[in-house]
Amino acid sequence: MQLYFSPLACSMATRIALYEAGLEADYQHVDHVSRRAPDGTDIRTLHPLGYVPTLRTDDGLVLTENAAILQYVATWSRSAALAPADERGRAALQQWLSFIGTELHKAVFIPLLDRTAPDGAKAYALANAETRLPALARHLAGRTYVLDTFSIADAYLFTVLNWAQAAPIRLDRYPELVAYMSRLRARAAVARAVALETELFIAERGRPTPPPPPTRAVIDRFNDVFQNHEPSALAELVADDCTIENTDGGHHAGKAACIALWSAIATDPEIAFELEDVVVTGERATILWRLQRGAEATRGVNLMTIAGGRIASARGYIKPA
Ligand SMILES: N[C@@H](CCC(=O)N[C@@H](CS)C(=O)NCC(=O)O)C(=O)O
Repeated sequence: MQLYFSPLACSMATRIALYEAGLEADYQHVDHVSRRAPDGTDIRTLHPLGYVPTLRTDDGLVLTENAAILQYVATWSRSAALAPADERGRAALQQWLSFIGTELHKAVFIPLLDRTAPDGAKAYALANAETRLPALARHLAGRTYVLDTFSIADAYLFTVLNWAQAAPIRLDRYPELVAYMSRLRARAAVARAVALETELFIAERGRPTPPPPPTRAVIDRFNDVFQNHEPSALAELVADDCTIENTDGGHHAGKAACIALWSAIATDPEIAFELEDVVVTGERATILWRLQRGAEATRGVNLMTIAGGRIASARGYIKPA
């Protein structure tokens, strides 16, 4: 059988499953531009959307969709069972394959990784992550795998979560997910698939560079600096040519000057910030804040512009009491 794949794409789940299953396959690397494989196949003639994974079996069946292909591989596994045989277990497997495919793969990661997805789609995906990832982390707490033993759901979940490296998703906020990924990486089949596909990915596209984070993520991290009194993230958030202009006539130019001003405010233990509203439109954001210093309260607005995932300028206005 032939597996049409792209390095580090969702088709890596099928490679992991095939390795785990002890099944041989002819791996056909689909070129990301021409959409052709070395055997001459244009993937668009096999898959209606020209996607990977696509599997062609020895008796000519062409299968698409991760969930279907993975279950096909599990059915023919020569080694350990990769899918439960009993009805309840099978239903749980379907549940998790659907969750991974719809709630994580398509609703979170694809909009974040697709360079043509508009900012709004990225913000929507990030908001989805805020509910999907905690739900997944709760499920994995105290468990080794998605089901009771390793299954094709793990091959798929590992592959999708592995994209967090290239997306503005911080898995480190979920210790259960970090532990799960290290457990999976320690499996021989997973380590072998990742090593091979990383090499192929770099040969095809160069070292992966994460896309700039969306405006919303930058602004959320910026606000966290003040709310948590923790300025270390500013180094990553502020552009080299950042400028700050304040109502009091203060003008600060350059990364060091901006970080110095914001760090001083963030680390002042007397100051407590509250957010009244945050509005993000494209690469601009409006932050409405309230600042309490002892008995004195001030309200204000910050108008922020973001470029390439970093804060390029900020204007601060104090609201009259
Ligand atoms: N619903 C499909 C989605 C497959 C899919 O999204 N494949 C991506 C890689 S992860 C792809 O081939 N993208 C190629 C493209 O967008 O041109 C499945 O579960 O198999």
